[in-house]
Amino acid sequence: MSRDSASTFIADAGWLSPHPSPRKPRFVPPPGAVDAHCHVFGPGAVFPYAPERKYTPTDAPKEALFALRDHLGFERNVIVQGTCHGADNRALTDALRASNGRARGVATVRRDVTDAQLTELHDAGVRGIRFNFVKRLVDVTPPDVLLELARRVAPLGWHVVVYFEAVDLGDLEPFLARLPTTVVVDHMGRPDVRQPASGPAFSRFVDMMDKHSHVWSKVSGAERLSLSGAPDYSDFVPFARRIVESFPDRVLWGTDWPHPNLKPEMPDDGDLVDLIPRFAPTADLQRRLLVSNPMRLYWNAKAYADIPGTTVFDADMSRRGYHLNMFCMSLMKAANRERFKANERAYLDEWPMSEEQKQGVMARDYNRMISLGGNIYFLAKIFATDGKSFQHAAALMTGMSQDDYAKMMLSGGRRPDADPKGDA
Ligand code: 0GY
Repeated sequence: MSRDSASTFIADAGWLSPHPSPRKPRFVPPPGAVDAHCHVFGPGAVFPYAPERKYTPTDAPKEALFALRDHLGFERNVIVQGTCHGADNRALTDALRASNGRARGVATVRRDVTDAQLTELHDAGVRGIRFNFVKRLVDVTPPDVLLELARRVAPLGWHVVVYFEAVDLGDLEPFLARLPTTVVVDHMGRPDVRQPASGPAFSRFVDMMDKHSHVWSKVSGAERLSLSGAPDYSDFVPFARRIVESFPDRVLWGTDWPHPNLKPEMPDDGDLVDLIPRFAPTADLQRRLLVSNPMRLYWNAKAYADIPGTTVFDADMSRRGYHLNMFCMSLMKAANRERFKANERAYLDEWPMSEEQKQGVMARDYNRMISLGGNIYFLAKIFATDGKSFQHAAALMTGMSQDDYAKMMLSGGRRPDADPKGDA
């Protein structure tokens, strides 16, 4: 490992940077395609690498990742916390926040993570945590601690991403079976591609997925697992194809950019994209692999929630807004209202709410609060505390004056600019 000062890091000797100019792939991903396994590293001067890391990479900042996304024809990223950042998720959340909703994250958290920190990660776009069992990358955390963490993130609707070597599958299967969330296995559990994809070793992995319907797999890692190599990676293809065809609704794909620890050469990411139709040969399989599966897992894509102008308050929103709504309920007591009015910030800081939720309350931005899980029946306690009416809040939310809002409601409840057919 290299030595470093407070903010200057020197990459490990022989460390390879990602391909500087990947070619444009021939395969055009379907609209809305997601690169569901990639990383951001640093920059170390802004987001220092973790003291406990097992390697020091070259910086791989968010701008370069987003440029690659556009170049390859993808719309979204799932950024997975790299082990070189330990459980410091700042580089990850910075990238998520800069993505305009086009990236979700998988974080690393330790046992001492607080509920407020988990809410903060959720608001930044984190939807899972990663358990790493690859000994060259981490000091492995005991399974009982991991199980406890999985139980804590399950109510947020998150899942667990696991990375392990094929030889460890037998030992890990009972643990994977007990996890209370969806489990996503990185790189198909790293099969030995010298053996046949239909052989006993890989069949063990397939059987495990067959038996446990909460287990998904990323069919990524061609550049790591293949011995036949670029640009065809022909020994990798049958493994990925067997998984995609057996479990079309439980597969994800990612570039793995910037390909940490890869030697002796970096892949051209365009070659990796061109592999996709070889293991997902139909348009339907490609759409599930690249769009509908990752959208379901990371963007909570639900047909029933797709109602323009409406936030559906479902179980996920209820979990998300739990502390915000409980804060609102606390305003039922006169003593609490007085303390809130005396110092809003200090009172809000008593609640494990996200910073965004607190800002929403202080700005009396009801639309923002609703988008962060606030329920209008609870939020009503805030405007009641302010001595205001429901009509006042509704006017605020529609961007109208209270007078105009009242007139509109009295004359039938339609905005003057509403759709003339009356269905807007
Ligand atoms: C990968 C694979 C590797 C590294 C990491 O977080 C990491 O450091 O995941 C690896 O070295 O095999 O998926 O990025």
